[in-house]
Amino acid sequence: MCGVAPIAHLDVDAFYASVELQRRPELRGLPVIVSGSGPRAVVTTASYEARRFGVGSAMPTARARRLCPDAVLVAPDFDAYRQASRAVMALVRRAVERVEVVGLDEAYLDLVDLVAPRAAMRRLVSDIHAATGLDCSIGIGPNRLVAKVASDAEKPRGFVCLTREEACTRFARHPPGLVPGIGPKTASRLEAMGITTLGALAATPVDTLVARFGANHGPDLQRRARFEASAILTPVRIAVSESRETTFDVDISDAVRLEEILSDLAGQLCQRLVRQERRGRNVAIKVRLSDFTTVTRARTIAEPTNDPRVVSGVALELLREYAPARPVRLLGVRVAAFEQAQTDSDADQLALPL
Ligand code: TTP
Ligand code: MG
Repeated sequence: MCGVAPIAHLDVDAFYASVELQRRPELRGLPVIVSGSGPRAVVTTASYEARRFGVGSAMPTARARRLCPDAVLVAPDFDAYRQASRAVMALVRRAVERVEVVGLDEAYLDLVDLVAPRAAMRRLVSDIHAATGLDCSIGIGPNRLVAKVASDAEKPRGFVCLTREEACTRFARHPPGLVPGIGPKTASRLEAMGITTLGALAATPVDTLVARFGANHGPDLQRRARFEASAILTPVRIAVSESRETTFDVDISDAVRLEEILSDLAGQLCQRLVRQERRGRNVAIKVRLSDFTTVTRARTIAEPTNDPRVVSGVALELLREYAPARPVRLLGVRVAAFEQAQTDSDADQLALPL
């Protein structure tokens, strides 16, 4: 049961491997390992079929091959994973207003405003599956920690909803390392004190933990073991414009040289916009003269663009029209008025941490 449910944690199952299976359906049902090659390669992820052989993320690929000689090795294709991530997160943002993306395949969702949060999350899972073929697991709880651990508890295709008290009971016999924020070093220090479960850690007098781990870390460990955590999300706002500018070591008067530099800046800016798949309709230049006069000149064009030829074309026109009357100290170009990215929310848009 889920008493209070302000937060969900969503995590795609076997993310990289599942993306690969979408375009290579003949591999479905087989143990698949996504890994680079070379003697020092490690597994990025393994399909659930491969995990049955004990193969896991970060394991040396040579070892994974020994554990599972029949595994199909696939080289990673990060562009494909970024694209899949964008598709998933776009659906997430359509379902809830506030989202904190914490990785390519995971995000926290604020459920506070939803009337039927569980139904909404079921729908989201099924929409993601329908649109991308990817499965994901959802954890729902009163705070981030409960949600995160719950989403991991029944992977793949997990859907676990817990109150804080239920989380404490359910995971009481699990090792402390189950909880994010308790790493292997802390876990072995706890073990040396005879504390080998979350239940035991939750019940340890806080003074004992303070004596061993200090005034901050000690109580923090106990709060984690008791599944006490924040319910606050910190969405990252996507910039409403993107720009590139440069200040010269020596002021420049030569118009041809200025135009070259401006084209170059427009090229760099567009590279970024293409990567983000963002297109804007407003192109602006910024010019600072030797006397520190600073002007911007902007123009809105008919079609949103991230094409370097279009952006630099407009930027050069603007520069020619302005025709700086003095040597130039700084030159910049900006694109704004993005299509699509801003449409589904005027509140908090999220930047993918890529
Ligand atoms: P995870 O969500 O940790 O793992 P996963 O999606 O493969 O499997 P599941 O969630 O079902 O347990 O990580 C997401 C992706 O990040 C993963 O597909 C590959 C990449 N990754 C690495 O490259 N190295 C790693 O050590 C880990 C843990 C993940
Ligand atoms: Mg995952």
